Amino acid sequence: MGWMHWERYRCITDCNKYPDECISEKLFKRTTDLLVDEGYLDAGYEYVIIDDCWLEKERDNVTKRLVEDRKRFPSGLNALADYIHKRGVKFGLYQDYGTNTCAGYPGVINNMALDAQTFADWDVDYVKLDGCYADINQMDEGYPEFGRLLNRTGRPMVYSCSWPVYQEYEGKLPNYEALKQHCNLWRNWNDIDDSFESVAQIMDYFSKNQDRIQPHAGPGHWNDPDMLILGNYGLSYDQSKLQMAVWSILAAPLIMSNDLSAVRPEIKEILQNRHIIAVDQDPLGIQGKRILIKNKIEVWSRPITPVLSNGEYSYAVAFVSRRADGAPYTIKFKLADLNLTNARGYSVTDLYDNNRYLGHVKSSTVFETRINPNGVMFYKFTALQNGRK
Ligand code: A2G
Repeated sequence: MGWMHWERYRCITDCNKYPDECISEKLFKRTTDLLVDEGYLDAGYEYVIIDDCWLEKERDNVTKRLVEDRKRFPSGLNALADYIHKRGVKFGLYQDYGTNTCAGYPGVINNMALDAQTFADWDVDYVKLDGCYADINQMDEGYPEFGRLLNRTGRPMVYSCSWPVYQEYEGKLPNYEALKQHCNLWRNWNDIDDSFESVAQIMDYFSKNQDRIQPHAGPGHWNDPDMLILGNYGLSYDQSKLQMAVWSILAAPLIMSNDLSAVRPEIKEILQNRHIIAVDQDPLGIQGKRILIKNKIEVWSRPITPVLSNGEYSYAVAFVSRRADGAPYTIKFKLADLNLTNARGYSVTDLYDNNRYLGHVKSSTVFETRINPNGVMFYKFTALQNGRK
């Protein structure tokens, strides 16, 4: 969990015109302070990650090392890493496997050992390795190689790979077993933009391809549907709840991209909802799926703890409305149809209502819910051992 600049701040490099938004040490210091002071770190968001556009256009002439933009990072990345670490936050940095980053800055391909060492020297804790300007056929070797070089530095760094999405784009099926072995998380699909359409098409990709990608997620190796865009311009309150719920069903890395000084209180409450974060971070690490669609209501379900001694799971279940026809929509489901078949039933709580207890249900129960347009209702069904609540 953490924060990354790309979706909200893109490649703003003009600090004269946009002093508060340009990709600069000032932005990352301010964000680190807000992450801590506004309670996000306590809620679990622990990485501040610099995305593209932090580099000089050329490597150092003599050492060939990467150089941070001298105007925008005048104190250097070591000093920035220190600042971030002193506040108890971890430090992430972007690079690209190819000749150039997507925005045209130098990539690692011909200097992989040197760059891995430079990242370690800068006290980096998290590396995002993008895949622009690269040969997708070299990636199956190259991404594992860069991972080995990172490991060889002796500094533990989370390794985020954009390897599969570039292969998908060119019609090559990614090798998910290799991803699982070599990367801690990986980007499967499109970059997220600031709109509900963008959130929805990512959800559609993840559900349509779930049988292929879901089995490969687990502790230490995750599918990544891209950043949380809550707190920006594009999502309504209900759509914000929806993204947070679906991302936690997907066991997604929760990486916000927003202006933390501008997040409205009701949106901050969603981002810091500890019941939903607990679903996302559930120790079983099983990614959920979209299990049913009825009348444009999608049911997304994820097995979570507690697990009974006979192996029955508890579940987080999100009822996601893809309807836009005005009034909240009432719908009923027999719980057996949602694979909620534990003999003794479940206790149901409402995750967006402070985990309020709603009652005891069984597989024969007809469960009724009412969902706002483009909204979500999100429940936890805790499996019961003995039929009492
Ligand atoms: O480059 C790519 O589009 C990245 N996408 C995006 O997340 C961002 O880093 C951007 C910066 O130029 C992937 O990594 C799939």
